[in-house]
Amino acid sequence: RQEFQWDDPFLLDDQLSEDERMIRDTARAYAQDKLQPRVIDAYRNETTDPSIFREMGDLGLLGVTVPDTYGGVGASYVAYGLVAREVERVDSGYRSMMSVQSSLVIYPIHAYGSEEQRQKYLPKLISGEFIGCFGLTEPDAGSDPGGMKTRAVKTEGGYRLTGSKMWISNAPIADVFVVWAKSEAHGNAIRGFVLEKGMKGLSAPKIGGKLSLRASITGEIVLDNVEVGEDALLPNVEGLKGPFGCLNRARYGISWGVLGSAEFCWHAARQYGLDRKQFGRPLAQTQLFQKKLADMQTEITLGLQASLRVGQLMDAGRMAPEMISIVKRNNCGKALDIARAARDMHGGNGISEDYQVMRHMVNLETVNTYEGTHDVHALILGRAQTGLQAFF
Ligand code: TGC
Ligand code: FAD
Repeated sequence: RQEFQWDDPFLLDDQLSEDERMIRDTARAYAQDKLQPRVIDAYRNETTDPSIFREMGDLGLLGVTVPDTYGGVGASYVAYGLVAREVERVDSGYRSMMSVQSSLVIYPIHAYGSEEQRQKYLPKLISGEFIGCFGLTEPDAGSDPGGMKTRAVKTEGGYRLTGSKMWISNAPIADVFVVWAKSEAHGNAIRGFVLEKGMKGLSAPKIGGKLSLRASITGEIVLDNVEVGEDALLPNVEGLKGPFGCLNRARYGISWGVLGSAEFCWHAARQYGLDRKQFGRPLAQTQLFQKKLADMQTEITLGLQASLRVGQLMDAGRMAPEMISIVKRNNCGKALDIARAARDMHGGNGISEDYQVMRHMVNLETVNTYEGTHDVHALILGRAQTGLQAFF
């Protein structure tokens, strides 16, 4: 009889390559040794440590899929997902910092940028010397980014940008801003621009008072007649498929990441149930407790297999965005259910920062919302199977 491994029921490990296991182990050691000890304070005090980017960069954890020409390690999308899972096992905010940098800043500059832009920005973003952010969402354009108001107007030497972006991860500490705007000179098509900290008219005030994702700084981007040269335009993409191409990668990473968070909650609930006695026996010896653990184990195991499959299809060049909607939506929703159940299974202790399950639970509220809400992904999948779009 094959021995059953309760914490890896389908032997995910066996399905990874040697390189993928190595990158996963590097990410796990970093996350547990360097991130875990500072997360409770960072969350409580709502502080983001910018040196985390440098630390991740030093270990090759940023832009892992980018070839080594620009400083990346040219790893697989499966490896990228494994990094997200390990980082989010500690905190969704730390994974957020990493995935914005990798999928939403490094990716578009690599995929849509000129050779000069690649040379100028990628090595410093991959090493973590530069911090990046991605401005798509606006105060009045969230689920419907096509409704954005930010404008780029042609000037003699380039473009003038006006508008504002809302809820932008990393923005207040960013050096590099990938900003999406409707460009008059391109028939009002959405185009990407790479802006730099310190440009006249560009500011990124912090959004305070977040009750979720408190270890990851979030801000606005205010564009008050920011003048940029022609070289700020990302030349190789036009239309919403530009930002969506980036979101595909980030959403895929999130599908792995949230399961790291869910695994933390599951393991914590199991241990708590083994340690805590009520009515003269461990909580883990009750039927209800065991059913909840079985549900957690099942959903996480199925979710990981699904993300692995989508990652392998991405690596094989056979990804359709709807596949990513399935895993982003399912894994976020399931992770949130698991975190809520784990919080409950910890009783009163479940609300304490020391037990950490409530922090994961509250973080997952954001992750279920950003990068396309749970319901928006349902509509993407509904459209794909009926041919009828129900957004408006
Ligand atoms: P639609 O008509 O569907 O498409 C417009 C054009 O885009 C193309 N396209 C895609 N291309 C690549 N990948 C995808 N996933 C794509 N989806 C669409 C499409 O083919 C079309 O191209 P073309 O050439 O024909 O023009 O556009 P729509 O306006 O109807 O879109 C509707 C909807 C709901 C699907 C879309 O707007 C959507 O996904 N909304 C959610 C918005 C969102 O996800 N925002 C995320 C902001 S960034 C963020 O949250 C970062 S948090 C990160 C962190 O901290 O970790
Ligand atoms: P809305 O679009 O107003 O949605 C509100 C509710 O209405 C949701 O439940 C939604 O599902 C529902 N809804 C919307 N449309 C429909 C419809 N057609 N049918 C049925 N229901 C619908 N954005 C960036 O660009 N870059 C970032 O780095 C970034 N980081 C973020 C970090 C944090 C902490 C947060 C909270 C958000 C971040 N976002 C970022 C923004 C995020 O992507 C948006 O919040 C998200 O896309 C939802 O948009 P919205 O908040 O405007 O909600």
